[in-house]
Amino acid sequence: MPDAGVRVEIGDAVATIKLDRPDALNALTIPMKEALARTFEELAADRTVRAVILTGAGRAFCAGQDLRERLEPDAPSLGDELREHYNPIVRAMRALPKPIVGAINGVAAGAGASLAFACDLRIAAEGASFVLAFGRIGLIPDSGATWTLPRIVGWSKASEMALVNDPIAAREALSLGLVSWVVSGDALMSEAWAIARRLAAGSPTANAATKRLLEAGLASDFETALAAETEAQDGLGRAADHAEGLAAFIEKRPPRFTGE
Ligand code: LHQ
Repeated sequence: MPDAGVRVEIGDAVATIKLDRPDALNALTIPMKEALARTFEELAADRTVRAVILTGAGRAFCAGQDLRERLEPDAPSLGDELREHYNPIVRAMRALPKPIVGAINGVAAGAGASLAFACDLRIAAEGASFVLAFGRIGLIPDSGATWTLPRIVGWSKASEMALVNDPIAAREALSLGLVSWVVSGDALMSEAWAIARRLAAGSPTANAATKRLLEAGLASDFETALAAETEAQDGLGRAADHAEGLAAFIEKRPPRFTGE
């Protein structure tokens, strides 16, 4: 697994990805971005992994693009940065057929916020915050944020966050539905782990289809969504996991899903 400011630990069917450049608030360098995209691609193929946690080392989740790297003479154009480094990460996150829990341990700024928005669920530490920050340096929200953020918080709040650029503290994020839980910093990783373990205990095929269909439903009309649900459910209804779920219910025991 890569080690360029990105650490990955796998245990009990959960992969924990930690952005690990705490002195620079986990600001993203090119090697980190490449490692992150590669990590999500590798996790997609790893059948031992059923849920993923994304978090940051130290006091920040991620401060977005490393702005010092942008001042280097050979820095790529912003278009190339996005095409080659950022878009592949968020594309891989959304395509990952496993749920991703963002464990937001501190500030998530710029593309760091975009990474948080690209997770399926978010849990935040009391001191965490979200700030788009892009506007402060004359840029627009990127790395998928123009797509994800209005879908999570609605157009009005997304406009405020993108244009006014004030930080949104964890408690406000909870009231907006931007995060699902707020816990103490000390409890963050154990709570994130408990959520990821619950997800990992679910049927991998049902989780993958749920993630895919919820996203597809956002962009489709009602009849298209009904057709997609029907096709997916028909397949899941023939799968061993559904039979196991029914048997576990009748036998009053937890199901043991295999993804078959
Ligand atoms: C940093 C950074 C950072 C380097 C803190 N870089 N060192 C951009 C361009 C290219 C392609 C496409 O997309 C993008 C997407 C983007 O991400 S644009 C947005 C980039 N991010 C920002 O503009 C956020 C900049 N950082 C901040 O506003 C603050 O640092 C926040 C609000 C995150 C935290 O504030 P504080 O808690 O007061 O911490 P600090 O500012 O004192 O930072 C601590 C250290 O981290 C400091 O280093 P030093 O050596 O002085 O201790 C900062 O320079 C460093 N750092 N962010 N993005």
